[in-house]
Amino acid sequence: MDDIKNMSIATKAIHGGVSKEKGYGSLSMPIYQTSTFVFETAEQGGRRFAGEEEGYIYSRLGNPTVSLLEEKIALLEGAEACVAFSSGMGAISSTLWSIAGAGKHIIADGTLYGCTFALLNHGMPRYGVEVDFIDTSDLDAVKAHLKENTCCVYLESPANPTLKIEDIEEVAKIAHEYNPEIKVVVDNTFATPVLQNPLALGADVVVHSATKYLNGHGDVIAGFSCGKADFMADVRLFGLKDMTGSVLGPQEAFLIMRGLKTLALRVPKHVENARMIAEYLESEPKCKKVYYPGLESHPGHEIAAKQMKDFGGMLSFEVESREAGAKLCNALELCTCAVSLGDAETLIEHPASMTHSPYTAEELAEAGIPEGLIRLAVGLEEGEEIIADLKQAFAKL
Ligand code: LCS
Repeated sequence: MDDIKNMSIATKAIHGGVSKEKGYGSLSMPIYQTSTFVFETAEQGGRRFAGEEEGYIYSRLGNPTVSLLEEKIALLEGAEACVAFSSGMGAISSTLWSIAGAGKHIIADGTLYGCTFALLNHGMPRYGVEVDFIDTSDLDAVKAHLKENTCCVYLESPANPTLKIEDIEEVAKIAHEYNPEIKVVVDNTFATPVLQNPLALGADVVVHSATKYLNGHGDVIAGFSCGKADFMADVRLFGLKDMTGSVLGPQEAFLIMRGLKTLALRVPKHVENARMIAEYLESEPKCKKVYYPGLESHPGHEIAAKQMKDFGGMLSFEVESREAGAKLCNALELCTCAVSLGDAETLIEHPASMTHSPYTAEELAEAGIPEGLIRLAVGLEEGEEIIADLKQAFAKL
């Protein structure tokens, strides 16, 4: 299919990528559960290592099941290339280690998934990388912090857990006008390629926790990094091969391809449910504030409407205190108290004590993450039934 690049997300997710597997004509790509690949001769092995002949060598460097998945994700993100990883953190750390090194400077938004914040706040500085956490929705602040050794601007939009929105196009424009070599890296986990394509908005690299919507079934930990072919070759041969080794297994790749077949059907249902729940929460007297970019009350609403096709399946809301939040979570019957997101099950959690526990109390306040914030990863149950569960739990507060 030569014109797959011009087809819909649904068709790309199902048919994208060229499978060289013709063996028995299986509909699904087989799971190549092998660590290594046989060379016909020693000379052939040498040629493959030297890059003079195509072919698989060893599954940390490539595997046919994983390769097909990488081709699909590259298509979905409109990227030249994609590399798969054994976790979202594997993707993020391998990508950042391929960009930065001692003496380099990174600008990052202050509202990030807790472990990404930990990597940038504690991990990378230990090896001589300087990181400034700012509010990247303040474009003047982005301009003011760029400097000669800035190599990367890193952000999430919508961000975990407050659904903060960054203007990807404007941030990329400002960074690239200052220095075209700067890599603007966007974590697109919350939006998915169904709702947002950061590369089309000017970003250089897109990273994902595929643990979430891309797999969609709560049974795999995985990640991706997508961008220009030459940079992704660096990410594979330096970030992944040498620095982190966080390679995706073929079994997980198979499961993600299975999940991807319904991505374009699942995401709109998550969104429909989230919109209904956000509207209900706005009318709930014991709910102090709702954080959902689809609501006009959300400060990022207009930018989200400009850069996203719809507003996503994640929302957060504030209750009186941490204790009230715990009581609410414990009173729920249908919604499940667990971290993670993008699954069929609606999951509820308390960011300050769970996903964002790497932040100190001061850092939480700085990032605008209140103690009473509760995050809801809206699932695929019937929206009215999720609302009924929330109502009965609020009634117990
Ligand atoms: N990026 C974002 C936006 C995330 O939410 C997560 C994980 C990661 C990267 C890391 O991906 P992982 O290594 O877990 O595949 N977020 C989680 C969360 O909010 N609850 O549990 C994990």
